[in-house]
Amino acid sequence: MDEKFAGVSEAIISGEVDTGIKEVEKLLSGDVEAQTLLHECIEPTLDMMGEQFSKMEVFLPELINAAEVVDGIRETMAPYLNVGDERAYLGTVVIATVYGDIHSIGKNMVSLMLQLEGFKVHDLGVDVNAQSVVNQVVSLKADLVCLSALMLTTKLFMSDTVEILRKHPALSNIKIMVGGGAIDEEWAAEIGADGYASDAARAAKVARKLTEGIRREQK
Ligand code: B12
Repeated sequence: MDEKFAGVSEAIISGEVDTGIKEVEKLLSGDVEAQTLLHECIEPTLDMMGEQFSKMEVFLPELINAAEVVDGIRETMAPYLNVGDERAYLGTVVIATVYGDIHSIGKNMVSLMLQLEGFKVHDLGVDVNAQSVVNQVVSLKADLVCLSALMLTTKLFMSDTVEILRKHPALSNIKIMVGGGAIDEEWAAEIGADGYASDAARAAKVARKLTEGIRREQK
């Protein structure tokens, strides 16, 4: 990781929200782009913490604090995403972590990347039941639904959500993309999703592809 990202990375690891925000503001008001910060600092730091968690080198409270820092950083990044933004509107997205699952970090990163790409993103949060997803997708006239699941147990709720979306008479054109630590391409195909991506950067590319040809009318 580049030395200039050390401050942000350390703030995430040590759970210091204020320091994280200050370091991010410093970088973004300089010559660092939000996307670069995401890929070259935030993602690798969280991946490293995930690995350490598996080896019991870090524990749940540290991860919860890290997630809070990343949330603070996300809010700080938001205004920078619109500066000089001349990209076309690519479509409306509804994103959620499925019922029973409270993991938000990966979903939030995907949400951020989709916004950077040019999508209007409505984030329903975590632990969202299938019917709430469907209701929001219908009322927002979304083009794409993104579902995240991090646990083997919650994969099944993802499958339920896709099934209910597919059965809804008003949603015959809806595209569905899935992802998260518990999900792979095979599972995505099995439950009838249109797309899968293993990380946030790929998610933005897949989303663009899935929504090609839709009417780009701001909703
Ligand atoms: C951080 C974390 C937590 C935090 C979450 C904080 C938060 N606000 O999100 C806390 C501490 C709360 C937590 C709680 C729990 N956790 Co946890 N947690 C993790 C951990 C270490 C990292 C997850 C993470 O954020 N990774 C970093 C992000 C960036 O990666 P990601 O989520 O995979 O997302 C990327 C891609 O998957 C993809 N992606 C994600 N979503 C989507 C969506 C779409 C549409 C697309 C296209 C792509 C995509 O893009 C992202 C960016 O590149 C993982 C282990 C791991 N290494 O993954 C365990 C893990 C997921 N947790 C686990 C468990 C068991 C739990 C608990 C049950 C623990 C407990 N005993 O209480 C609870 C669950 C409670 C619940 N009901 O959900 C297990 C799940 C086991 C399994 N396979 O079923 C794991 C795998 C740990 C382990 N090795 O056992 N956890």
